[in-house]
Amino acid sequence: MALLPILEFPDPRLRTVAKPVAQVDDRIRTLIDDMFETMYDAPGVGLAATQVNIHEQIIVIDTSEDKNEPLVFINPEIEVLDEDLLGYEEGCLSVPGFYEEVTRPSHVKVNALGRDGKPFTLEPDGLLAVCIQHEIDHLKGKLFVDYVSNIKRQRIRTKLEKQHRSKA
Ligand code: QAP
Ligand code: CO
Repeated sequence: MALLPILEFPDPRLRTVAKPVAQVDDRIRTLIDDMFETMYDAPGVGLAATQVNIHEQIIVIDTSEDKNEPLVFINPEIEVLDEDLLGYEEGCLSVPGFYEEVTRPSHVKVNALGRDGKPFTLEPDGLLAVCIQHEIDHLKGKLFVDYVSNIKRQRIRTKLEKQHRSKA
């Protein structure tokens, strides 16, 4: 097992569009295990492969209280089920220290492959529905800060760039 370095906004590599996984093999399963270790260590509730600079369609999520309900989504496809929207104060391991309200569809259906390579379907709601949409955005090169005002996003960018400079 290994902790993977997490890319931080505004790193341009976070804008890369991920490719589908052709075969769920041991290389992919090792990556998934390392992604869970990295997410639990942070700690976070969701992590997309994009955030660890791997541009393949893989997401790990655990929104459970006791951190014992790991979910894996490979090549996820999402469908919006109705017009209902849900506002949620989102954060991101790639935007540390910043939280903003984002509004998204509240009822979605997700088709994906699991860690075993087998297809499954889920109809999440609440935090899980928000989290899956946030993570699928990462696979498309999109970040939650893209939904906030230009002025807020620019402030976040400047503060994180300053932190990155003082760490370098
Ligand atoms: C995405 O985000 C998410 O700023 C997952 O300093 C978040 O796990 C979806 C984290 C909320 C829906 C709602 C953020 C950790 C973790 C930080 C995360 C931080 C340390 C974020
Ligand atoms: Co994120």
